Amino acid sequence: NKSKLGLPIGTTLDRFIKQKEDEFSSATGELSQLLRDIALAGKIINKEVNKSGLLDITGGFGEKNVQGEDQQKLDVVADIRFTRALKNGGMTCAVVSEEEQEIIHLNPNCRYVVAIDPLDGSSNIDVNVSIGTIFSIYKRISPVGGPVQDEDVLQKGTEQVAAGYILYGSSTMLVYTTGRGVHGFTLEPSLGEFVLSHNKMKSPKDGKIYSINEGNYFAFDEWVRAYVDDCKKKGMTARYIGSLVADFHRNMMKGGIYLYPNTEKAPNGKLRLLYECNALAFIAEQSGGVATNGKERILDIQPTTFHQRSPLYIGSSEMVEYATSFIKADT
Ligand code: AHM
Ligand code: MG
Repeated sequence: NKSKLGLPIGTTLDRFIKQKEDEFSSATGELSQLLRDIALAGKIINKEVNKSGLLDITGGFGEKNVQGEDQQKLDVVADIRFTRALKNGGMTCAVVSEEEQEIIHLNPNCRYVVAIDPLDGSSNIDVNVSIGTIFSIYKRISPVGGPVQDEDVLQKGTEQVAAGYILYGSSTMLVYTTGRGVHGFTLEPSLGEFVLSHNKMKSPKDGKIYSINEGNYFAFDEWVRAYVDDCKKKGMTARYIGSLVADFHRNMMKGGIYLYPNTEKAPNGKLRLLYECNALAFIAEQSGGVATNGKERILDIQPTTFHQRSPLYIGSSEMVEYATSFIKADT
């Protein structure tokens, strides 16, 4: 029962990373270690997420995060755990997190910058619905040893050296890419190990699922409404969890499109480029899919601020191309 990579299904993430060290294009093993640090923090968060219904640790924390949204306590816990893991791991010079306004400076002698949404899908935390962690890894541009500069963090998605997500769902999965395909690992809870369960993940070119918050229908641009109408006329399947990682993952597995358009009130949509859109765009492309803001490829967008937002149309290639063909018809 060998995977296409020649590694047996069931290989642990640690072993897989070790055997694929060439993928990490670094003889020093720093990137491999960084990925292991993220996986470890993911296991810790997984434990917290699993017991959150028991231990009264969820619910409003009484503070607002930088976007002014309610910050759930578990978001804060996840933010602390990940930052600590990255600090202790000793491979990261800076972190930009959804939960923190400013860059978190770690070890200036390190080469890697991490953009992270420690716990995405905050409205689903309290109600036992799937949530996720999203991460992007970049190499800093400024010299190692000096202070991290804004330009180290504000890099285009094309510059990601690795990206991935952890899905806390009916089972917990870690999915990542270093630009050589997408690998998926499922957490074996009794062993506490991520084991290779999905290798060389490929998104179907086409599918039947469309995922969009239709409650915003009347705030969408004309072309989005026309596309949604078209989906309905064709009897497609509507699926929307409201957790980006879960919606994206399902669509990648089954074939589908996820849309978070701009609206009147949110001219750039809701999702953040640096730690939500870019990582999933990298994974989408590596699995054969497409990710765009409607005008340009997500990965080509030059970020100008840490928490900037972008509309997102992502998923099966033919579906995203078809949906965005409505833009031309609209103008
Ligand atoms: P969050 O970062 O506050 O959790 O918000 C991001 C989430 C995504 O996971 C999800 O796709 C989207 O917000 C849902 O938004 P909406 O409730 O507007 O449909
Ligand atoms: Mg988020």
